[in-house]
Amino acid sequence: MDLAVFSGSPFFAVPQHVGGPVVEPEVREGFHRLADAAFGRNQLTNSGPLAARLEEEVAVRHRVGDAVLVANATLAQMLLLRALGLTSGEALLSANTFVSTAHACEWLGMRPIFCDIDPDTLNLSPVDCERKITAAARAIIPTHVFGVMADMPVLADMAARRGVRLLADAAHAFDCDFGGVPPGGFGAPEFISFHATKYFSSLEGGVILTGDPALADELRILRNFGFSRPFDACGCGINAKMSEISAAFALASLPFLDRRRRGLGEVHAAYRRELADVPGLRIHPVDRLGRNNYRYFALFVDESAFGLSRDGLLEALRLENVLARHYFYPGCHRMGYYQDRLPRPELPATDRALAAIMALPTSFVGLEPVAAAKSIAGLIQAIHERAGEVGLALRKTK
Ligand code: T4K
Repeated sequence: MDLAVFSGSPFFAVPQHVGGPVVEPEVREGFHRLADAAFGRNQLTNSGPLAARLEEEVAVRHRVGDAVLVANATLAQMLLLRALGLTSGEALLSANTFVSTAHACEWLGMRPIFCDIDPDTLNLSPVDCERKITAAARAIIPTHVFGVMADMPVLADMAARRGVRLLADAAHAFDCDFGGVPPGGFGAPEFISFHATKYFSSLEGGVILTGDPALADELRILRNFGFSRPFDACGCGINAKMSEISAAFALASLPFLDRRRRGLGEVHAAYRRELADVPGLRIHPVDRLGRNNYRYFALFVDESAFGLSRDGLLEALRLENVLARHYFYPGCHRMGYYQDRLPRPELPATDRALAAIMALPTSFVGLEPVAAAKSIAGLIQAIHERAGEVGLALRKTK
């Protein structure tokens, strides 16, 4: 296989992204129908019938009492913190998350305390979390990285013992579960992102799942400026409503989700098969502890066995128009805002994982997905076989 680093011509004609939206033709058609109906009703936002239907469908799908739709998952977390009175003290979370998990705490006046991860799951380590809980702790906020849910029973027990709240960033975890229990089923509220790059999308959007009806009522008031009845704001709310057009897009994809998940599962299987014998690669298992939606495929690169560093492999793939990502790199604790404000925590497992990790595309523009995954695996194999020359060529192009 010829490589772009030598020939100058990329394998793929157009860039293949991690997180490129998945929009099947049927979803586009369904969306147009639902959006037209919304235009026909002339109700475009403010808790319209499509948003109401989506709330019901998402709650049923996750076997939880209430699904509260919001404009995005960052606002979901902010509303939750506000509704739970978490506006001071410390929040324990992993640095291996999207920066919004930490930022939402900061916005509400909580100080994020970054804990290390479990190297197998990449999720908040209960051991390090317990170690870092002080009298100032008010909340534990694990992130279910790549849809692998954190050990919620252990964290729920810890939160109860230490008198703090548990809520979870389930941004990646639509249609996932931990030992058969989906997000929202562990007695703690959890929020999911419906961003365009996610497995299940409303373009921009998110949802809070909770089994607590009083909390759900409070969240519905807070997302609508604090209005509990017309002309009377009983709470200091914000605008976090989902539009009917966003709800239409999400509703249109619901009937095709099982097929979508099967397709993503086939991409995973193809990557796993084709990369199994490439030295120096370890694949992140996503479905050992529960169900996964297979939106993310991640692996770890061991430079000495693979022959090229993780960043070298990322660059060689970029030249082929494969825009793999070092997901959550460099970690929240190493991002400028937190470096300047907080003493740098020692997070050895996080640093090791983020120095080696890479996520590969699982959706593709204009290509048959399994064939595309096989081609990417073939490129990685070819890069490994000529790793020395590839490294030299990359240094020359710098
Ligand atoms: N917690 C976790 C664990 C999260 O991962 C996120 C969001 C949140 C909380 C907060 O959820 P939201 O408030 O967003 O609902 C993206 C997304 O903006 C963000 O939603 C996501 N996580 C984060 C991990 O990634 P970027 O800026 O790093 O990626 P972006 O938008 O450039 O998309 C990645 C690639 O996908 C692009 O390079 C090109 C491709 N793409 C993207 C979009 C949006 C397309 O081809 N078409 C598109 O429409 O933030």
